[in-house]
Amino acid sequence: MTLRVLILNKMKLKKLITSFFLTGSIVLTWGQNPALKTHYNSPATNWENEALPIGNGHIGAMVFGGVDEDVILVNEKTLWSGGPGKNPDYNGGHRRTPAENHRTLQHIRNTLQEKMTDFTATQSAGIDANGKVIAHDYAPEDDGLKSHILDLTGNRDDFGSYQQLSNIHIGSNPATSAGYSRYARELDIDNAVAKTTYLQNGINYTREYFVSHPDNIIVIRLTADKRGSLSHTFYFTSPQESILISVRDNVITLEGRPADHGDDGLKFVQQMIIIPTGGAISNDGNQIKVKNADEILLISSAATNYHQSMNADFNYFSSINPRNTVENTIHKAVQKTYTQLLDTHIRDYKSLYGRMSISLGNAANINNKTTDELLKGYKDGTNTPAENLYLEQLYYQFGRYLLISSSRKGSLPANLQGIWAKGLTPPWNADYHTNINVQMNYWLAQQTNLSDCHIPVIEYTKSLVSRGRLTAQHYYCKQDGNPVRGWVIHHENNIWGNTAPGNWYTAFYFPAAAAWMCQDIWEYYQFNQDIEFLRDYYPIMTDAALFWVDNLWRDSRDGTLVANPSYSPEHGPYSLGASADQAIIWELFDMVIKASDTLKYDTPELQEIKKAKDQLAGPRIGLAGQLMEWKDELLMDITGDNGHRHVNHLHWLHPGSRIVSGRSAEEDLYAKAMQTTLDTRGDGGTGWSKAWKINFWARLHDGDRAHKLVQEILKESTLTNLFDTHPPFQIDGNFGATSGMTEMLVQSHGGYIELLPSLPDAWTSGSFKGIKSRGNFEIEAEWNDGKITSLKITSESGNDCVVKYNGKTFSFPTTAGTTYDLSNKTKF
Ligand code: FUC
Repeated sequence: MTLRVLILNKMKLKKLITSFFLTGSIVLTWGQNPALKTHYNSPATNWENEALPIGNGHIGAMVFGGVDEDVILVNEKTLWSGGPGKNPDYNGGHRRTPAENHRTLQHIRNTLQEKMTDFTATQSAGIDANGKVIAHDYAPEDDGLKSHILDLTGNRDDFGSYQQLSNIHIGSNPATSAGYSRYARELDIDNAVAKTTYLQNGINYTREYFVSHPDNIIVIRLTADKRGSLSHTFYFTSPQESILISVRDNVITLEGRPADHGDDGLKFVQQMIIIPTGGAISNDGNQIKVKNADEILLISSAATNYHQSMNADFNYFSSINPRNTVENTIHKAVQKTYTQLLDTHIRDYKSLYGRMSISLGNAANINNKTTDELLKGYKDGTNTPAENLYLEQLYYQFGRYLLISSSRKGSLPANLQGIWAKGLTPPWNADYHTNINVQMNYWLAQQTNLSDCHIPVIEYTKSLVSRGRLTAQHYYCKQDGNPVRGWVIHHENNIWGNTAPGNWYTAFYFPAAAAWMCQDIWEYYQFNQDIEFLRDYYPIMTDAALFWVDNLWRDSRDGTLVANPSYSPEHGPYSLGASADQAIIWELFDMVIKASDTLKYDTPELQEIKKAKDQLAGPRIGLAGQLMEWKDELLMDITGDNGHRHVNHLHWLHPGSRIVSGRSAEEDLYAKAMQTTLDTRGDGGTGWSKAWKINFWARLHDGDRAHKLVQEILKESTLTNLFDTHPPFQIDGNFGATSGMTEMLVQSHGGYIELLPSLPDAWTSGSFKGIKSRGNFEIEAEWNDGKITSLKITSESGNDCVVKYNGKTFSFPTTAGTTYDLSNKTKF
């Protein structure tokens, strides 16, 4: 059958898109999409649950929207304590000498080999006469072994923490106790602008807040519908202890350093200029007062002297004075009008946000329910189906909003809380956990067409390589005691190049983290087909792989290669070849082999990687039908261990691509075993755990179960401001959920684009535009009654396109820059 192909000239398309922006109409004009906003009818009292996040990747702010006293909590992404600013000899957390560590490692490895051999010989799972599976648990960690394991920990004394910078206060002056009505507080995620409005003494007041990326400023505008009615006091407070706040003319300056940093460490500066229209302005100590103004514009910026070290000089401080940076930024910004600043901001935001849209059925918030009401109605079943769909659609795009606001080219990546944190010791230091969390933060980046926002995590990975090489030498050796090649990191990382293991017994041993981080490199390439990018980053992937070629252990039980020691993430126990490690290593080897193929590289190292890959243990299906978490079948594996939150051993399914549901009969057997595992573990867990399960079920092609997990996360793990909660607030669940919901609509990890692979009953009709697939295709589709009614695929790189829909596959060659109308091909 010949293809009916609609070819749109790319230039024309570009013009069309540009004209959308120029005329100010929203890209969403394409669908019947309702405006996406979170909104509330009272001020926030709690930063974590209620305040509204705005940000530009560098600066983050949480808006409370109080009437008599408004507070805007401010973060600057590079404000961290610890590291070389605290201890000039900071070494990334290394402890003991390499010789001591190698000795300890070899002792643990040999002991585990003995114990596992004994376990397999005496306690292997079996089936009894009644057909029941009998299994036991490993118990290798007696006190002796445990103390040796603890000898492999790192030094966390100087790890430091991400910290809050300040609060901007907007007080009423004089303080008024007058009541107010018609209060509304909203976050418009189609435009990335927050707003507070209320009526007081017959006057309507409005405050608008945004953080502009192009101008790197927080902008707050106060207006009223009666002239001369704005009288306010403006000032900063900060939880930081080593600070100086000063006021000169109409500018407030906050300068300081983390309390544990010396003169040569981190310095931070924030300034805010107060520009009233009409009225009078005066200083009062560290405060600025404005009386009877018509309008007040606040422009604030912040910076530090942090420098991301990308090499072995480990120099984390630039010579640029952050005060100059901030002054220049504000000086430039004040040349522009509010409208210009706002237009520039919205245009920039939409250049990312507008690349993808989604429309779920008749999603609508017709009665304009507040977001807390919508969440409550979702939970107790009193929402209409249209309201539920609206909430899901809002929540979906909120994930993209958060990524754009917390991860921009040139910034550090989104941390455990994106960019938003209160106080000096946020949970887990709001750091970069690399045993699921920061990886999950980026699962949505490529699929939802936010490739630029993906870059920070890839750069961050690159920044860890130099120290990671030292860590590999310091803590690891080959089975024969010789040095390993490559680089390694563990489960928690800071901005100062911490690559050593941590010290929390149930988490610190995770040398597979570097291998996992390399997936972002390969994903970036697959989605963008940027060969230069792949060439640049190939050595990082290869060296992570060579670390594992050297660090793998030949299991004397069956001759396979295994990680040793191996600790199923945060679940344990210590053993040989837990599935999570085996899967992550397999995926890395596979990526390097494919990347070498693409780049036409053939080196002796590549041959080593190929050989090691073939000898890796796993995956395995247990007698009880589950995908085994450990190399031996354990009782915990069968019982689900009270629904433990980590299901890392399904890594082969997601984010890996070793097992693709529906690709082959063999893979389907594993997929079935993974279903059994997920059923055994249940649908509970922390926010991120539920988010991951959305992705798993989507990849298992069970749309209703994936949707059930969407419901679980919205009902049980979502705060009123739509932040995901572990608890406490942890942003990975937001990002993971948006990724999972995208996986329900499009998948492309199996070598083809699979359309609507996991459509739930609740999403009978809908459409999307701009979802990306591997191979660099952009997809636009509409479906009705669960069936595709219209499909367009734009080829960005001219690759052959293979499409799978409803169990059937078709393929066709493409030309870069061409859009193919495939609607007729999906009517079967
Ligand atoms: C991992 C998880 C925890 C938490 C922490 C930040 O260690 O196991 O649940 O999310 O990261």
